[in-house]
Amino acid sequence: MKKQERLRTSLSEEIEEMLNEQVMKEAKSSFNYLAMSAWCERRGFVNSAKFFEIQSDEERQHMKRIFNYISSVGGTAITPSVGKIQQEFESFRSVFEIGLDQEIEITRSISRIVDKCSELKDYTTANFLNWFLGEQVEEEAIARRCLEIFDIVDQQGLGFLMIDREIALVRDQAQPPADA
Ligand code: OFO
Repeated sequence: MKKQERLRTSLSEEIEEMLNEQVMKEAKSSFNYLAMSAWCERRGFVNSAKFFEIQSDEERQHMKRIFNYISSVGGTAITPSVGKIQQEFESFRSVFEIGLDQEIEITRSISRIVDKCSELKDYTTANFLNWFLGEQVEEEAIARRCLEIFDIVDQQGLGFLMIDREIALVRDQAQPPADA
C-alpha cells in the first residue's frame, strides 16, 4: 500500500518524514507558547501573556501550512502528538530565554530539511520552505529583542512592569521578512 501511495507523489519518503516531524515541532512550539502565555497571565504580566498567545497562534498557522503542503503534493500528513508541555518556569526572564532557544532550534530544523531537499533535488519543497526561513529571521529577532529589554531594564518591582509594557511593542517594531 505504501509503495502504491508513493507512486502518486513526487515527495520522497525521507522528506515526507522530516516534514511531518516539523509539523510536530511547530505544534509543540504552539503549545509551549500557550503554556508561557498562561504562566505570564497568572503573574499579572498581561502584555507578555498576549505576546505569547500571538506567538502560539502563529506557530499553529505554521503547523497547518506544512501539514497542508504535505497533503497538496500527494503525501501523507500526520496529525502530531506533542508529548508533555512545560507549565512552570523559573523566572519571567527564563520564559523568554526558552522562547529564543525554541526559535533557534526551529530555524536549524528547517535548514536541515532544506539541506536534505538539495541532496535529493526536491526543489519544490525547498522553495516552499524558503518562506519559513524568512519568517525565522523575524521570529529570532523578536525573541532576541525581548531579552535585550530584560538586559536594559532593572529586573525587580517596577522594572518588571516596564519590561511587560515594552514587550507589548516588540512585535509592532519588528521588520517583516521581505517576501511576507
Ligand atoms: Fe514556526 O517556528 Fe518560529 O515562528
